[in-house]
Amino acid sequence: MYSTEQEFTKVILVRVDKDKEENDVFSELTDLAHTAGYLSVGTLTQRREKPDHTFYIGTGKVQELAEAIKALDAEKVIFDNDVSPSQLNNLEKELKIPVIDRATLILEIFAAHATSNEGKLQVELAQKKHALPRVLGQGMILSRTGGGGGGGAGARRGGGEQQLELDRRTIREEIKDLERRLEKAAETRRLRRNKRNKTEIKSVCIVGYTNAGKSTLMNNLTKANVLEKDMLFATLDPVSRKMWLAPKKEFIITDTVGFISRLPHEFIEAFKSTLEETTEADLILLVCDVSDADFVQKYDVVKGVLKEIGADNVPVLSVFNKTDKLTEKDILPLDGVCISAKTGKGIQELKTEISQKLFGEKYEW
Ligand SMILES: Nc1nc2c(ncn2[C@@H]2O[C@H](COP(=O)(O)OP(=O)(O)OP(=O)(O)O)[C@@H](O)[C@H]2O)c(=O)[nH]1
Ligand SMILES: [Mg+2]
Repeated sequence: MYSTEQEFTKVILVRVDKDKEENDVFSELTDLAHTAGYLSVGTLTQRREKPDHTFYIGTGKVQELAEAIKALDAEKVIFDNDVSPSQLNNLEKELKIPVIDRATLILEIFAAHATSNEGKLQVELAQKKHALPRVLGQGMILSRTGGGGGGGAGARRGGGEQQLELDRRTIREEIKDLERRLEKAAETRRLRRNKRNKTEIKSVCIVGYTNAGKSTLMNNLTKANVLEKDMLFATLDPVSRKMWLAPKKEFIITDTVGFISRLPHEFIEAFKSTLEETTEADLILLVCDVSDADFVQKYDVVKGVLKEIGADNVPVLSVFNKTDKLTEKDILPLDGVCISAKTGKGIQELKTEISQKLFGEKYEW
């Protein structure tokens, strides 16, 4: 699944649950960690009604974690929960290695995968917004959101109140500047869209949970050559192609950034302009991986994000992908089109459905 040539940083994954969880609770965090260049060498769970005020996990668990770090030679700890800046700080002091949470991990992946100018600006904005409430005056939290595998407990600056306010003000100014630059990019996007509206070219957006097979489908439909990879957030920059079915029957199809559960709000804010495209689409292809045991839950997450960005009134065509990984009898009757973007099964039916939904007629393509 992953390249073995890459140098992985060894990590321990930690998760606190209120109730006992049945499923493999670390599967998504393990994938996220791998994508960011980490190798999980151990996991630790705790059942707690309420997180510990100082360490999030109980002091006994902190000791257990410290021993595991030593025994497994771990270089970093990643929490699946949203741990507060001061708790992370306390943990780092105690464990003497960097401790990050899920949001920061996702930020690292985004930072590593952004390629376009706008994508990079969006990631930088998400990082700054994430960092702002976390500035503790020690330069430590900021270094944590710096992206890339290693990271670390950066040099500590003097922690005076004045310095702290200065740091915060600098970040706030940087946020404003980034927002201004992104607004410019969004304006260009809007102009392009308006031009498209005037010429009545319809637009189709491919959305779905990360790793559902959106780019594979995009490539199958358009030969766009988008990177398909068995990792999370392979696509960050939207890719569009123009499709022609018949005279005056054209549309633009766009492959977008994947969604994920518990996506921190500052990310949605930062990616607003690329997500705006989805809110104005004529049709959304909601791709899901039916071979995934959690696919129903993931489908709901995507629906939830669509609602949050204001795209819930755009017509949706559900596309159930990766049917090649299941046997015929395992595929329950679903309201949508069942396909395999990999083998091409069901693609013709999907094309017919898209044409029908966009133009009310079935064009061959
Ligand atoms: N077996 C099988 N694998 C598939 C199918 N479609 C996609 N995949 C695989 O699933 C993985 C993810 O595919 P992508 O197309 O990159 O997924 P994505 O939704 O674009 O993912 P992100 O851009 O990371 O959000 C790749 O390894 C694909 O080869 C399918 O129909 N069947
Ligand atoms: Mg993709």
